[in-house]
Amino acid sequence: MRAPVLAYIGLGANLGAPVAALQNALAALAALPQCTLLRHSALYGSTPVDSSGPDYVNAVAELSTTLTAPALLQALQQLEQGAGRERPYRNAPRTLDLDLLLFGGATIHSPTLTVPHPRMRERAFVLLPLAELLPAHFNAADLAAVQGQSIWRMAG
Ligand code: A4P
Ligand code: MG
Repeated sequence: MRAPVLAYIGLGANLGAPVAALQNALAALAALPQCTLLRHSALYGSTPVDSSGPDYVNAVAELSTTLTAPALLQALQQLEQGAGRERPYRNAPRTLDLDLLLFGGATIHSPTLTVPHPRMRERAFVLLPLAELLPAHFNAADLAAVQGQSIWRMAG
C-alpha cells in the first residue's frame, strides 16, 4: 500500500446549478476509492477570468489519497463527465471543472498532467480558497498579486 498523500483539488462551475454541482462534487470526492476528504474551503463566487458566461462558484478540497497522481486525475475527469462536462473550446463555461492543484510535494510535467497547477498562483479563485486551507503556503505578496480580481466568499 502506498503512503497517503495530501492532494488539493480546485473545483469550479458556472453553468447549470453551480452551487449544487460543487456540493455534489464534494460528496463524490469523499466517496472516491482510496481517498478521504479531510477539509474543504468555503464556496466563493468569482467573475470569469479568461472565460465567459455567468459568474463562477469555486472552492478547494483537501484529500488524503493512496492513488497515484495520474489515477487521481482520471477519477476527477470521470466526475467531470458525470456532471455533464462538455469541452467545446478552451476555457469554455463549464458544469464542473476539477483541477489537481497540489499532490503532496510532487512536481509533475507529463503531457497530461502539470503539478503544481501552472496558473494557480495567478488566480484569486484558486489562491484564496487554497490559502484558507494552507495559510502558511502563501505570503502577503502572493495575496496582493491577485487583489484586483473580483471574488467573494459565499454565505453558508
Ligand atoms: N491537465 C494538466 N495538468 C492538470 C492539472 N493539474 N489538473 C490537463 C487538471 N488537468 C490538468 O483540462 C485540459 C487538460 O489539462 C486535461 O485534459 C488534463 O490532461 P480541461 O479541464 O479539459 O480544460 P480547462 O479546464 O479549460 O483547462 P484548465 O487548464 O483547467 O483551465 P484553467 O486554467 O484551470 O481555467 N474563472 C473563474 N472565475 N473561475 C474558474 O474556475 N476556470 C477557468 C479554467 C477559467 N476561468 C475561470 C475558471
Ligand atoms: Mg480543468
